[in-house]
Amino acid sequence: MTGLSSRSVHEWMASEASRALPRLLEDACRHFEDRSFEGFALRLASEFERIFALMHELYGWRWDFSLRLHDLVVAMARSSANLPGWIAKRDVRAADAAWMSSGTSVWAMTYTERFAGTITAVEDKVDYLESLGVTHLHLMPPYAVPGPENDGGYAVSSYRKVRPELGSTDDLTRLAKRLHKRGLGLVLDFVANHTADDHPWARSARRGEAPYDRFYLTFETRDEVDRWLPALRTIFPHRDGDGFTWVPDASGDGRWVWTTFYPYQWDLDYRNPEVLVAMAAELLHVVSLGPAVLRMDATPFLWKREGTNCENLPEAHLILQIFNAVVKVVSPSVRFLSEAIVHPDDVARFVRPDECALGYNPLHMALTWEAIATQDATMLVDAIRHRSRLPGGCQWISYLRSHDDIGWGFADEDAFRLGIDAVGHRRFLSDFYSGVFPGSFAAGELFGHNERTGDSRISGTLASLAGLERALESADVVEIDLAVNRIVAMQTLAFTTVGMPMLYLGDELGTCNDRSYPNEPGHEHDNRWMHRPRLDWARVAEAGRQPDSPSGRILAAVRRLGALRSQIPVFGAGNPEIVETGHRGVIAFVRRGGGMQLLVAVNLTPRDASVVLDCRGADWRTVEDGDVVPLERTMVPYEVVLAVTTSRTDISPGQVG
Ligand code: OTU
Repeated sequence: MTGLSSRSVHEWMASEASRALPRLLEDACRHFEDRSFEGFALRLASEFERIFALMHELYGWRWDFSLRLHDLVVAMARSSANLPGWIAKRDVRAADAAWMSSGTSVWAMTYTERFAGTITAVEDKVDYLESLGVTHLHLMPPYAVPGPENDGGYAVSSYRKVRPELGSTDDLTRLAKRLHKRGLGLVLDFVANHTADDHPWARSARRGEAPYDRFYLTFETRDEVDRWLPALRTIFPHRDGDGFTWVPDASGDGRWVWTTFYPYQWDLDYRNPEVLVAMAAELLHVVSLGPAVLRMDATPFLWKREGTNCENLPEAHLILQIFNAVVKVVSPSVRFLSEAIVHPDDVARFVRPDECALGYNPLHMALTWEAIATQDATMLVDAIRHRSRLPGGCQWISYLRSHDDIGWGFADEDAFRLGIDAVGHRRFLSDFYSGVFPGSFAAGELFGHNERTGDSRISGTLASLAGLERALESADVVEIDLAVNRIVAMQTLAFTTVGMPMLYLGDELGTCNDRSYPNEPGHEHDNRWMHRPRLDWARVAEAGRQPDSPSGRILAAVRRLGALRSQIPVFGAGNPEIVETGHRGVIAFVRRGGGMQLLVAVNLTPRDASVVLDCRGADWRTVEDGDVVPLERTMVPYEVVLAVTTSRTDISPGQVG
């Protein structure tokens, strides 16, 4: 017993941190050749106590705690001293990342090879991106991977190398810089949970070499694995095995390696502080490539504790907070995006200014699909009302789908409150979007079907899931028209409801499923490749020439939505205020900002809907041509109403959109 209260322990720690700092700075100073040390020293001084406290919380019990803290400071110093000049300049000018709150951001995501071929060729496509209003481009992991199976780049063999067929590290930094010059931010992944099984660390671990033999979560016996297993969720039920992989060694013996995803993706053991520091150094290397945002992959899985489901544990948050503080010291304008596709309570916990300022919003995503299938906006409206709020300075990424499957991640308790049976409803949604539910227009496939739990997720492009594929096949003009309008209605919600919209490139053209994926080596066992088609540039040209074709109409609508973001100042902060419509199938809300209000009303049904929009008291005019908007009206199938009212004289309805 020390007799110290927890408060005085905290004070003691703070004073130890401030005593240690000058010594560490003296040491760090050696890595710098010029004056940039000053900025580093100031930033480290402001973050150090926090880094110290976080590291202590995670690793204070370890004998090597202070050694690792020292290593971490050295990693930050090295990285800061070698940071390319343009990034340092960007950080000085835009440390506060003003784009976060401007409301004008539009994101796009794509695979370099499927979009442009190579990293260098991406530059030639910037005009196209600009025509969509895109401000942030997420290129799927371009790092070295084992071939041909590598989980679409999420099995990283080295962050220090780029896949040769895409180009070089120099190409990537050049692209980041050129994009920055044109006002676009690059988004790159950091896959903290695992490395590929051919990463140099994994190779050394296989040979039993220190210190890498302690880098991964491994077990000598199956009995040990079986103690953890019952509490765990199977993330990829379609793979062989159960999340643990037997890896034989040279002696004929071997170990079980924790592999949450595919057997070639080895989970790192963050209980070892050396792993955290080594990964922080890799993270800082990625920062030095020049991204504006780092997408933190699979955040829920970073920490494991026996007896729990090993998702969303408090320590996972501490790891992200340490990474965040470390990056803040080196490159303060960089923001993190959390990829947590879990219970909505847990999703939201990752989104905070000192952790991930941005978070994917898988709830609104799933419920937009839910509303379209049920022709009922009740669940979506409920989620907008109760689950949109984020801490100040944070934002959601709104999207209709990504490169991954669509999961039905609403909370059972929310469904229950609305009188909906969550389990049955999820089954209905999977049936609906895999096209087996009678009357369904969707052409998706089940992904990750779990025989034991009956759970399934869905693969498919926006267009195929929204009915365009089937409509085109049957050449039914009425169905084609409905599908196009359905897609536009859904994109309108993604672009206007909360946060920043994100497009999966290709969806703006109504691209359907790529059914040829099983012919590509390494893709045959993962039907997510069905919705990762190559961008069809001929179709882009055609869409321009034929504005009345399905592609032409969808592209034009997405461009209008992109333009809307930069023309109307309502998307910055604040959440939508729901407007009663008197019709379950019609969602309406108002967004306010910059002296303006935007009214969005969308008919989510394939039928006429009579509504009374309860937002009287303002002079609503359509965005398109400034016509007066009748609030009592019949909306045609999937009709979208975008209306503005303004107290400002410099913007008038009809000039926007
Ligand atoms: C992520 O997704 C990536 O987006 C996937 O493409 C990868 O395969 C995976 O990580 C492994 O790196 O389960 O179905 O809560 O759901 O991290 C996709 C987050 C996934 C997980 C998510 C994961």
